[in-house]
Amino acid sequence: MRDGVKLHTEIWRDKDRTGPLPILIQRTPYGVKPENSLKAPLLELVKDGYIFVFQDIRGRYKSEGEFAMNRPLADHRDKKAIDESTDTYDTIDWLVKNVPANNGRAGIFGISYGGFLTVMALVDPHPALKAASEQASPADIFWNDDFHHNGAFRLSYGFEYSSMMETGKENHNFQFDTYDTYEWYLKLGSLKNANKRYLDGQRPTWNNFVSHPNYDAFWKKYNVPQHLKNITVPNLNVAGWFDQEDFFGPIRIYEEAEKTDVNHKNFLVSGPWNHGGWSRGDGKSLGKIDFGSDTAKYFRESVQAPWFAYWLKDEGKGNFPEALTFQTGSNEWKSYDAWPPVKNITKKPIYLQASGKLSFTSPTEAEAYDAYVSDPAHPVPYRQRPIPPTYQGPGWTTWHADDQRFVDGRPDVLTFRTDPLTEDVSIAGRVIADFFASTSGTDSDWIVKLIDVYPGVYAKDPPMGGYQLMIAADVLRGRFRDSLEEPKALKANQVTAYSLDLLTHNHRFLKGHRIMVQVQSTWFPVIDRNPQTFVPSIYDAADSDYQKATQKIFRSKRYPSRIVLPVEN
Ligand code: PG9
Repeated sequence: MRDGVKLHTEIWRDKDRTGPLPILIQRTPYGVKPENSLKAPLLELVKDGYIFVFQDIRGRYKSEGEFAMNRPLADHRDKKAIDESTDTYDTIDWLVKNVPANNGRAGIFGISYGGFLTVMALVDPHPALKAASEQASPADIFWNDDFHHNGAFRLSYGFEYSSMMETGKENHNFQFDTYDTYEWYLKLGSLKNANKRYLDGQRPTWNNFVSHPNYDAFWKKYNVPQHLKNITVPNLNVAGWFDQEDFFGPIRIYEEAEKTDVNHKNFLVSGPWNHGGWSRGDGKSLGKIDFGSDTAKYFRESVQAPWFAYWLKDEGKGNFPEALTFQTGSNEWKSYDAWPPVKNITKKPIYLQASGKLSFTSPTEAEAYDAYVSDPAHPVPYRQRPIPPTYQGPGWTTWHADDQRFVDGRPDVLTFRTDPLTEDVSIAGRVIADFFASTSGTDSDWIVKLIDVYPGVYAKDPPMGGYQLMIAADVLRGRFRDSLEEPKALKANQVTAYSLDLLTHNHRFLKGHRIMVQVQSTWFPVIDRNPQTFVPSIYDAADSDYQKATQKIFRSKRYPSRIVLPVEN
């Protein structure tokens, strides 16, 4: 690298292909494992013929230098500055000059952290970089993705991931003294106890969470798409509807880059996948949900391989759709000329009603609400207990497709459902929850889920009868309702209007199914507990700040809580 640091890089090529080949690069903080990568995830590309390059990033595994989590972009006017963009530039420069029989073109792609590294390569790119595919990159780690959702802290992920990455140069899982981490995090109590009892101030990323509770200048440096103006390298953004880590990221990156995409280099694919699910297996199902075809294989063979073949080898026609999405429910691939689509879409609100009903007509009652008590001492689990450590047990990779009946009927979860649909309802685009709520506390979380309920009797697959499949879900932390920069207390017992962006989706609710909405105030331990008492920083809250609160969700003529659906005409 330009500062003399050496990065461990492995270069692999098929001995029998002697002609010039393009270079495909994957960079990673998780330790290169070429033998594994070249088998399953890259098999389709191996068949096509590339020079494969695998590199440990700065400070990780066998590379020299210092690791910095999601290293923000340096000022490139300083020719000595280094970051992931310059490291990729220097790598490509070395490769095209030194690797025999390369065709002078390079591509880069990667998933999640590797996706982030791919986006960084698009900023001031090396002239030989001719194609990229950012896959599940985080876009903004305060706003959404791995570590926060709308400013609410992703406790279990933030704690375990920063421990894994910052205990040594290689991955190191935190050792819990109990299998059910729900219990462990509850016993942890106030977040202050994490450093006091376990981390001793030794994990830089944890310390950043604690010292920057709001969206300040520090976190803004980590916003990825702000650097993507008029991209010159073709980039295929890839997202999974059921991604448990970075669903917001790739779509946000696509949407932001699209604003200045005068060169038409920015594309999107989204399928029925969990985090990285497109890179392994056949993608025919996720958990109990069957998608009717090999969606991951289709992506690798018919989307990703032609993408790189076109840009790096001049093969194929290159008529890639602007946005290719897999519509769950109907289980069909769809192409759109914009994402979210605008043509043939009607925004239709579906309203919360009395007696747990949900309907497309607005409520008429003068005073109407449903109430529940949210108790931080008994938070709603985000998935069925026991909840093993994130990366050390089953469940993490499929929880977005879990049956939500495990919480339906809890006294602190409100459920609203339509009658069985008399015709299909297809949605494509952004889903927004516009709702009215009050709390007896001075801060509060609101979690809203949009669910597809299978018919009670489901002849096709009887055990799936009544299954509650989450199509969209997210959390809004009350203190950030107007601004992520400047948190504000809520006024106790005052009705407040909230708008929660449930992000973009493509799903068909089939005739005979019901649409369901669930509302709750805890989602533990993936989201830390809101003390429900306003404190300047939740990371400094005392155990005594965590208080029960009575929550009211309104559904009246004056306060019509609703989910706005982008319905396809
Ligand atoms: N979701 C992981 C991650 C990416 C970037 C930052 C932090 C975490 C990953 O799978 O790489």
